[in-house]
Amino acid sequence: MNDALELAVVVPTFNERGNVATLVARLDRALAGRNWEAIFVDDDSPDGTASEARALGRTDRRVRVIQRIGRRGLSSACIEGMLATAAPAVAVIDGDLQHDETLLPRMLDLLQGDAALDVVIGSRFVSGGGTGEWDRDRIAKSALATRLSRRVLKGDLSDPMSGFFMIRSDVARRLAPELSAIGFKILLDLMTASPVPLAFAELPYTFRVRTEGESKLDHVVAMEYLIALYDRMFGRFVPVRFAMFSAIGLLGVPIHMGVLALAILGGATFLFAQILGAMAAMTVNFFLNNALTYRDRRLKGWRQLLDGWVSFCVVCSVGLVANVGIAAFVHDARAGGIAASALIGIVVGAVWNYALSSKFTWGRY
Ligand SMILES: Nc1nc2c(ncn2[C@@H]2O[C@H](COP(=O)(O)OP(=O)(O)O)[C@@H](O)[C@H]2O)c(=O)[nH]1
Ligand SMILES: [Mg+2]
Repeated sequence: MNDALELAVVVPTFNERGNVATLVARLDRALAGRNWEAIFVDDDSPDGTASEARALGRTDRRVRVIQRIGRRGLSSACIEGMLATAAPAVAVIDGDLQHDETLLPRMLDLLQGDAALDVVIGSRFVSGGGTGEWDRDRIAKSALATRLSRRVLKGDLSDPMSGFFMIRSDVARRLAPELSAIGFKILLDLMTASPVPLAFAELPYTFRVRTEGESKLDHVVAMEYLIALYDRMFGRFVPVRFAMFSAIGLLGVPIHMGVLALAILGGATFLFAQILGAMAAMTVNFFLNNALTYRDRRLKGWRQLLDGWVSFCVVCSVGLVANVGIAAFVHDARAGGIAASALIGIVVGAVWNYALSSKFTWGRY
């Protein structure tokens, strides 16, 4: 009997303790007669998902665990799981039992039977598939995300948002260095990372209702999704983080003006009002950047926040001096008109603020 490992099933988890044993039992049933392993990639879930999976792994060697400390992210978890196996094929399936694991043997047969095929995708939107009991709101959001993704996709996928697929592991390894690893949509990331379109097949399935635990899909995830799309379309020209940092910086202008106006109305001198406006803009900028631009390295607790805020204000103040200095230099040298000189100053200041705050404000913990 040939007992070579055929398939790894990567299961990203966060707080899925109640689903682990059921999922392994269902994989055991669905993949009877095949040589497979399951790799749970858990982001140190507080509910003890990783220990639950390890407990199973002690008596069932097909079950393995990667426990990541201090990190979160569905895409990056899937990537690490995919790189951790020796199997020639690797599937990604949610740990909450919403995906239909009975599709796995057919996915594997397709990949093994056709050397030209790179990936087999579980789709909710080909005939025979479905979204189960999704409400209309969620269906509409998913349809919008699908339409947006068409703009960056090379192939005509029916369900690019699917989190359920099987890919040749050498293809995954080849693409891994190109993946942006941001957010939720690993399939989209893989499909767009490939210089030549991947050859894919789709199998219908119906998205099941979650019975244990809760969904981690929230507004931030939606934002991460947009960021991932931006990254694929324009990231080569202007890095995502810098674009966000600059957009948030722009938001500082109306805040500065608003506070300045209020302070002057309240009887403050111009100098004092100007300082107040600048402080308000920097403070709002700091907190927005902390929550969005540097979400993955967010400062927490009052000590880190205070340290971060002070260093951010120092960096931005020096940036302002650089901005004014460069603009004045360009203007005095008659190298540019008023607007051009000012713009050059602003760009230099923004790059300065971005480069130094990423190191001194968000690069220290
Ligand atoms: N490792 C890891 N897994 C995650 C993370 N966020 C979600 N998951 C897992 O990814 C799968 C899909 O997440 P879920 O919240 O159910 O998304 P939904 O089905 O789209 O609502 C589940 O198995 C989650 O436990 C994360 O940050 N890290
Ligand atoms: Mg789910």
